[in-house]
Amino acid sequence: MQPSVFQGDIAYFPTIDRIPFEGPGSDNPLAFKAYNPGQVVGDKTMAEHLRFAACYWHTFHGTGADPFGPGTRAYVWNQHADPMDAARARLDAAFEFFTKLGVPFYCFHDRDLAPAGSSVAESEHNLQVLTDLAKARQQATGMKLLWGTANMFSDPRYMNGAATNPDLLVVSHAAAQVKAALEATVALDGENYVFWGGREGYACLLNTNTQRELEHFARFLTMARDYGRSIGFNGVFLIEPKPMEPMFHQYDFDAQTVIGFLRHHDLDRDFKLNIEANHATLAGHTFAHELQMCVDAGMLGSIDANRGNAQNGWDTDQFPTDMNDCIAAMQVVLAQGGLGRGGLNFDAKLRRESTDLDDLFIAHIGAMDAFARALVIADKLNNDSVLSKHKAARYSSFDTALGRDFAAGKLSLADLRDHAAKEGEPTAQSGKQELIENRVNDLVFGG
Ligand code: XLS
Ligand code: CA
Ligand code: CA
Repeated sequence: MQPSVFQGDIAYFPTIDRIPFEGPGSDNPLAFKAYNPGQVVGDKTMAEHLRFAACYWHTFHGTGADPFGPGTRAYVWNQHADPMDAARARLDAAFEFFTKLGVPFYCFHDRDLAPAGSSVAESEHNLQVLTDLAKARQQATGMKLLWGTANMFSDPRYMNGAATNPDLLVVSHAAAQVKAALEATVALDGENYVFWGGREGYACLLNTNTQRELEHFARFLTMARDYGRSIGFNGVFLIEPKPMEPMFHQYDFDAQTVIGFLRHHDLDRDFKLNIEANHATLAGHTFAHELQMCVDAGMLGSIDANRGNAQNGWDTDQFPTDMNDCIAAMQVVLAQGGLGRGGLNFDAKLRRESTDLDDLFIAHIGAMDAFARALVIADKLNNDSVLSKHKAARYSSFDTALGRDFAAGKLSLADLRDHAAKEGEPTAQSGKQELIENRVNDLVFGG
């Protein structure tokens, strides 16, 4: 079901109505060309497949500031002397934006929703007040929370990390934030709870006990898991890998690192992964590779849909419009049967130079259209017998009796040696990469 358009007391986007679907012929920048929520692709509607979410931080706090200068945008909802007044105004603007855009989910950090107070108790109180208001807005609009998280990287106290901080008091402040953010997530029926590593990592091995920090990290996640379950959180805990930035070395480097860590610490039944496209490229991987590693481990939880810039090495968090990336991602998602309780969250920000209010809408519309197109194309590619035939054929020697015995652990190294000695040199099997890539282009762009 699409949420109804919520109108607060003030309209923050007065010139924009509910974004309509106008189809491929439209040249209206404030209309969808491809995302038609009720359109069925395969076994589900587009809305069911894609489960789009808008993020609170970049969208409603993003000023365009960069290390060389202050912001280029000053959103009116943030212009209040009292940070709690700003938080209430931001909530109004957020729900107006979500419902006019037609995005069914949203995500937040505790500090996006409510400002920190001057004590643990005041911070908890602020979050509680905003959680109650958000709950009422969710009920009025049908909006849902894809995930909540805690910002444990902005406050200077976290300069040496949060759960992996060398000071127990800092770890305890992190615990206070996660406890309150979990309570907010449960109150808002969140489908997932995310841990992004933030500053969990280190800059210098000479002053860091990595073994101790990693053990503390696992202990902290276990405590969070146990607390979450004790207060009725039945959603999925997610870890979002990122290899660097802000820290030089980050512990949650990439999908395979995180999967190994979770399995080692017996957390893999409660935790899955939230894969961000830009973090994949920072790790030297493709977006699709990271997704595939999660799928293979049965641990793909959710996606932060954005893109980096191929020419530089930092986290640009651009809106996803590169179709090849989106298609490859959706092929992996469809092949595993969908995102389950996850979704596609646009962890993406406007360029510093994009200063109009409607740029927020235009950016999200383009990204939603990109994934809607990618969904349709990925479904076509995954159902193409030419493409699937090659992958299956490459592994056919493992479908023989001997191959099955190998996979079942019934053969020894000496048995394989005898097989090699008896059969002699293998016949070269072409990987057919060019044929397959050409076929993809024919299917995507062919007349
Ligand atoms: C930062 C991360 C962050 C997480 C949520 O690079 O992408 O925004 O998604 O803490
Ligand atoms: Ca992210
Ligand atoms: Ca990012």
